[in-house]
Amino acid sequence: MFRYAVVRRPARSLVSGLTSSPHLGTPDYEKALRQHDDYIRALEACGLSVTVLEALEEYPDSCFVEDTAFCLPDRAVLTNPGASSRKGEVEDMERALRSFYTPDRIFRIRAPGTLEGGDILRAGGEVFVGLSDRTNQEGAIQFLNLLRDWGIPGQPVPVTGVLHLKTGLSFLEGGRLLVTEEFAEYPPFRDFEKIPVPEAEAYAANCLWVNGNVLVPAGFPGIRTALEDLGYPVLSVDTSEFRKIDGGLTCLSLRF
Ligand code: CIR
Repeated sequence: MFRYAVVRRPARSLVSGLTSSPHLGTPDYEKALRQHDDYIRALEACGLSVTVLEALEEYPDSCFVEDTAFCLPDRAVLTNPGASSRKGEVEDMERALRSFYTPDRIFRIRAPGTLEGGDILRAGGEVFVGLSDRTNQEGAIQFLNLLRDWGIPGQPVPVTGVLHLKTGLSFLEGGRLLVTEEFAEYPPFRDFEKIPVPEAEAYAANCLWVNGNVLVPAGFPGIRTALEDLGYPVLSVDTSEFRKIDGGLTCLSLRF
């Protein structure tokens, strides 16, 4: 169960966020703010106490806080984003996390290692780390070594064709994975029950399980119905403006 979430207000500079999908258009800042409000309300409805950090105009992608840290109830790891325009976000996140952790409980991924939180999938007691364009081997090894010291099993998995590991799959408590075709046959995930995500709804592979509920992006009825049929209470949240710059539900918060 999670108790806390940390989010950051979208900056006006959001319109210049990194994107692989320019054909979706430029995010509408005012609409993004409203969607962000709804997202916060959905997290609160799941019982989380939400800390809302101020926007950082110098970092267009800084509302995607998930990429800057990995948080457990008693310790955190600050990442080193692979995207050079995002590296500076980490310093500000460190200041914010000091409200939750003592300095000796905050760890760091160091260059030449790179790691982004979108590549970290917690699945039950295990952690999978995507090796992507943003997370390199050295970053994954540093992170996996920390996990090993803490007695948490973890392993790297290759990621191709999508931004982050969690772009293509989500873990739902109870041993289930929501997976796109790309990840469905991956041997590391053989022991999980898979809920397939059709190509047409691939964006909804990034859902967010929070304390028994599942946040689902609005506009993906197939996934919504599949989850409801499995008995999950579903909260639909519109993320259309974040999608335009490759963001989804998990990226918008840290949960612990
Ligand atoms: C980026 O390219 O870094 C942002 N535009 C999107 C980050 C999405 N983060 C995530 O999936 N964890």
